[in-house]
Amino acid sequence: MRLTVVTLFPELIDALFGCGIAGRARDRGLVEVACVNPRDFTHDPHRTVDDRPYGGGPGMVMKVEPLLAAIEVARREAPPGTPVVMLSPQGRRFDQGLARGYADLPGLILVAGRYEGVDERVMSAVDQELSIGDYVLSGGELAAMVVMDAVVRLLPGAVGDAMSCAQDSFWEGLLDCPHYTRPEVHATGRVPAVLLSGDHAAIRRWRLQQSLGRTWLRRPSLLAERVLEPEQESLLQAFIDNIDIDSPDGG
Ligand code: 9D3
Repeated sequence: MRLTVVTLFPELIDALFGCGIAGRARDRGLVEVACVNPRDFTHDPHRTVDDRPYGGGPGMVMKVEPLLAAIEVARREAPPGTPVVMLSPQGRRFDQGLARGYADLPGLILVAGRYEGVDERVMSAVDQELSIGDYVLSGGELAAMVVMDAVVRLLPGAVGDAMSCAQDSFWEGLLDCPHYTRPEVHATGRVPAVLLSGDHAAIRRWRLQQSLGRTWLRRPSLLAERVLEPEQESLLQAFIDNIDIDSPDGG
């Protein structure tokens, strides 16, 4: 897959692919990353990429010409069928379903804005707008990095066996269960006995129950969109029935 980021700060993008799963995916050739800098498409001595807003007001607006020229080059160098996605607070909220869709594409062009916004005419070259949530960032780069991280780890071969196994099982769409490693006993508590039992069926049931219970407590809307199997239904009911007995978290 070819990822192209249109950005004034390509160093930020380099950081993502310099380490971790994204870095390894690039090393393995699963993903190809390129940046196109709108500043390279200016023609004045100051290499101006922003200007004052028509109509007045605070802040600066990204100029249309350098940004459109950069997007055009990005398009030219991208595989056919590559969409141009603008990161913007006005966009559709990014989620795992969108990440899966992008992971199936031959390429993705992500446009990151800076300043108070971009000249609206840039939108003529944009296919979709994406937000990563309702908080204010200083620019689109971190949002683009979030999207790329979520997409790259879905590419076949990007993560280890154990993780990909967890990805496609029925746990998907639920919050994670609690995890423990050594020591067995610590001042803050001990490892739940079931995890030491060696009874793999019981461990699986406990983990599924914890995932269902935590999702019910913390993110009930995730369960509302979901039909539970009979086993899941009864595990969750038992969790709910035991909430006051266990910790506030049900754990
Ligand atoms: C405080 C400035 N805002 C108020 C009038 C407008 C504004 C302009 C530019 C708010 C944020 C930004 C920069 N943000 C992004 O480019 C961005 C973003 C975000 O801020 N939050 C969540 N997702 C995204 S995607 C791109």
